[in-house]
Amino acid sequence: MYDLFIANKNYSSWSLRPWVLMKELGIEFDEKFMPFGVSNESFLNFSPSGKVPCLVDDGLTVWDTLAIIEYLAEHHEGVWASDVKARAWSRSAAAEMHSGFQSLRNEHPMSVGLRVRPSAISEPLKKDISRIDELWQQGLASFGGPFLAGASFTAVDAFYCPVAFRFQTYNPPLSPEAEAYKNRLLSLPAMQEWQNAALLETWRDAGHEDETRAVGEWTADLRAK
Ligand SMILES: N[C@@H](CCC(=O)N[C@@H](CS)C(=O)NCC(=O)O)C(=O)O
Repeated sequence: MYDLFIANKNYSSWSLRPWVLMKELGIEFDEKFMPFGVSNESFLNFSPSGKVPCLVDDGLTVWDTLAIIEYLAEHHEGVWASDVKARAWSRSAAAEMHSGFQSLRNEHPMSVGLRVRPSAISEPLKKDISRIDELWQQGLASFGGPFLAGASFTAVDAFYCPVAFRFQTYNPPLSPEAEAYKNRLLSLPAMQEWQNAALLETWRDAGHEDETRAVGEWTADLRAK
């Protein structure tokens, strides 16, 4: 059985990626939940990078989202699309997410339970949002949907699941295709499970809270008090 170390479901966008993939693919794991600033155990006690997510398989530690997903792909069917073109496109789009979209990360931090009206949207952020919209439209049109690489939910969709939560929180205008895909991701059983757990969390991490306060007016905070 795998152990998957993750942090707060409200904030931890990186934790969501392998978690939602494993849930949607039916890959069993024990969730090791390490909330920011609450657990006395340093992330360094289980993760060589001091970051989550981190996967442990029978004493073997695999850290960093991309490495975890490739490790799972070596052991399970369906992590990436079976079609070679869809798989190459998926790995490119996942790599672009893994190493890019810095403005989206910085200016629209994930906070699942919040709804925020941004006071401004910078040009680099507009560019990130428009590139994601373009990528989503391209995947859906090229491989037939309803997921980015075709009929099944695969790793490339998991890479963009945190974006769906960010778009739910900050509600930027999207193309009709991207809006529908966002809603498709948000209604997946695993995404609903993650969101419900995030809303029940009562931990508040000052750094993350300050980041979202800086974005604009909070129009709703759906989290448990
Ligand atoms: N490139 C890493 C990024 C992981 C990451 O930044 N995780 C955050 C949580 S979402 C973390 O562990 N932060 C704790 C820290 O930096 O001390 C990955 O893909 O796994």
